[in-house]
Amino acid sequence: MPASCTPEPARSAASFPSSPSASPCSFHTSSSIFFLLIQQPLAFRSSFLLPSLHPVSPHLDFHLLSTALCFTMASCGRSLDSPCTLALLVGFQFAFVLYFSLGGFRGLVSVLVHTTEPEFDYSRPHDVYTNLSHLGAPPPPPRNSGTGPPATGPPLRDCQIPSPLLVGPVSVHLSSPLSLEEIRQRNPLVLPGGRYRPPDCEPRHHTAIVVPYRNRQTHLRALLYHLHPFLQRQQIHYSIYIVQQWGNGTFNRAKLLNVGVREALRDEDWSCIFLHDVDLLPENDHNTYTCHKQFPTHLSVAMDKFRYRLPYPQYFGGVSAVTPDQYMKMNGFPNQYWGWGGEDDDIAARVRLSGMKIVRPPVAIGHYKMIKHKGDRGNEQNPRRFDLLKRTRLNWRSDGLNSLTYELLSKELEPLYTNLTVNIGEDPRLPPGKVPPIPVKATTPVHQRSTSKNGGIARQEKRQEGAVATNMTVAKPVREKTEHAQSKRSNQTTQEKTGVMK
Ligand code: BGN
Repeated sequence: MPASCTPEPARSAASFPSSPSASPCSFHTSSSIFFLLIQQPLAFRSSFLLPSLHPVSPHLDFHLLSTALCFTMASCGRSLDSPCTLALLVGFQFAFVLYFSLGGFRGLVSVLVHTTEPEFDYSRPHDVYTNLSHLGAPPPPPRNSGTGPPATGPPLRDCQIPSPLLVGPVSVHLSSPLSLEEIRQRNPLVLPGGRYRPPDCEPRHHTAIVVPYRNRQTHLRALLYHLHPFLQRQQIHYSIYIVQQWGNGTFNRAKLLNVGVREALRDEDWSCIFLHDVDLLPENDHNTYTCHKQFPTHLSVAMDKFRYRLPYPQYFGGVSAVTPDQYMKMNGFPNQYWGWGGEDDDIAARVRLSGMKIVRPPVAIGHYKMIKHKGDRGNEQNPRRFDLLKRTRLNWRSDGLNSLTYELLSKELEPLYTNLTVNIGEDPRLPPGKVPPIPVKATTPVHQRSTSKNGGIARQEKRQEGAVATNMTVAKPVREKTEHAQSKRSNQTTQEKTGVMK
């Protein structure tokens, strides 16, 4: 509750109405209690939305306005006990609560002004593998007659926009996903490393999907089963990078994302990088995995967990996307968030602090299902997140891409994904004695160019368990690139999403 709104207890009796039925004191107390009650949802909401106390946030405007109103009335000498003033305050507070429950300014506008949102029938979804049989083989190159240089095929036509293979809502199976080998068989055109390029047209988009990961095999299989056909129908050139945190230290999602972006860009000149939670499955293939030219995109705007709407207007968690330029502009992501929460709010703040804004697909398109799970061991709520968030404005230029340090322990081209195992260190603020021993000797084999048929992650997870049990130490970092970056990107047309974005 703003301090200025506390009714002053030490008022002289002369300043109150001298009604015998309502003594100044009792009237004052009852109105204070009422005022306090009204303030509670506000206070709760404000603390939940701490990141929104960011200077450029619209909530701050409201918060300030509310405080300012109290101040003005107090300084103008108007008693908070006047029925008229009280009514004004109550009205104002209700407007405030209404504002939030409608999802901020955007929600308010969409209620008042009828917006033309696309409509989809989610009650009759298609199978996520629909239309994949239409993905043809590349046209055969012309016969090479006689001598001369080997014939190259005719240039492919550009892929159509939107892809004719899209079906809209797709069904999501959350339980008992297939084995990695079965998923591979269902996706015969996916190449080692989880790469894909449309065989019969020139893709307009080149997207790396980066997934921070540790010990979530079942989720990973569900994601791969779902995402591969989903992306192939969108006719984009893509690759899936699983960035696996080595060891048992506290999980650090944002730092793993930094590593993933950097390693993905070593491989290829990706035009778009997706930051993707392992437990989120997209429900509509019109939600294209491509980037907006100018601004970072937040894709998971309607998650089942949040009753298919944004939990708060600045939410940037789940699935989001940046171009390499946007990523550089915001100095990447913070490295200091160890444990659950806050890092996505920090990233959202970075977007604004670096002069950009967040764009989103319509709610009707940005549907996601979250695979339910209990809290992760090693990813408990980060108690420092509130303090860290307060300092984003001060820290974003010095903590991020330019301060990133890590050891790449292995890089494996698995049939359905590229597996990056990485030592990102430990939370330096762990209480003394809790820091695990620092690795000193290289004992874990480093895998490169591996194209194993069984699940590399499963093998890795076993290896990690062993490593912990025997206090095994980490391997030397992998320094070489697995493949050379492709320079062929001159005819790339990064389609601006303005038609789709709100
Ligand atoms: C927020 C978390 C986000 C998380 C969303 C959705 C914080 C920072 C302090 C307010 N933010 O509350 O990280 O993605 O919930 O679960 O905890």
